[in-house]
Amino acid sequence: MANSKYEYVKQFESQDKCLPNCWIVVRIDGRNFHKFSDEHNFEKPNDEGCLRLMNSCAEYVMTEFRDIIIAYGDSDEYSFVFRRNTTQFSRRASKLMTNIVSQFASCFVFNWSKFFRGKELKYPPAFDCRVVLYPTNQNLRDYLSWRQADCHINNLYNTCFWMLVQRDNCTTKEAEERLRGTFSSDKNELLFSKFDINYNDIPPLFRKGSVLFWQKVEEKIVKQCRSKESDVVETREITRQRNIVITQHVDIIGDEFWKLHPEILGDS
Ligand code: DGT
Ligand code: MG
Ligand code: MG
Repeated sequence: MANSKYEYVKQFESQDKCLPNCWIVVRIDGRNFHKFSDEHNFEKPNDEGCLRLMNSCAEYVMTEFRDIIIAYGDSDEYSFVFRRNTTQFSRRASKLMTNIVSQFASCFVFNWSKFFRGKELKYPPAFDCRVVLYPTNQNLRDYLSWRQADCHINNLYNTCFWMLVQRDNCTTKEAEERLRGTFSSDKNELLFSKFDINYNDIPPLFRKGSVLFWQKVEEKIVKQCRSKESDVVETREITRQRNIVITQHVDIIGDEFWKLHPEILGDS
């Protein structure tokens, strides 16, 4: 087809290819989830239904974009890591970003009723999204450690805060003042001495967030085969390998996880 005289406008589009060889991290975050969690009466500090809904969306995103090798999420955010040499969307940042965030958001709405039976979704939620590139494995591990450390800091603070409000009848202002300037050890001590809570007994979903990655599993399938020589139909059991997404709530700051799963950062 002949070019139209208007086609020159394409030159105005900017190139946004991600640098080669870098890890591509796509992070989504709920827009104004402070209000969203209030409007939907989320449990404080953690609403298990919402976290499980977020995890189901992340799992769906991973199965749609199979070059995502690991994802990490907590609160209203999720980070998706594309393998270093992905050619998905020719590595165009805007394509990667918009596809991931829109897929996640539509999934959130689509799956809402499965996780909140009988609770109405009051308005359509939105998520922001950014792309960040990391050139080295250490940079990527530090990025993921940063997000998990953030989950820990927020969860410890929020657990103390809501205990003071819900069980000690503090106002939110008083709880804030009580916690100002305290260290982790002070907060652990407060939970233990005042509320008889051992922080380590709080579910790992809340303390550690969620890590999603691929794992090979063997599955047995039963197949009906007709032999060439005769018309006899035989039933055979065949073993085949399949990749599935695994969800864990484990530490990814230390070395143990990475030693257990060298294929994630390895030659992928
Ligand atoms: P943003 O991201 O700048 O648009 O603003 P927010 O309000 O989304 O702020 P952000 O992302 O820094 O913090 C997440 C907010 O969502 C925070 O106020 C706590 C709330 N939130 C997330 N998950 C839960 C939950 O499971 N339960 C409750 N009660 N609140 C939650
Ligand atoms: Mg947010
Ligand atoms: Mg957030």
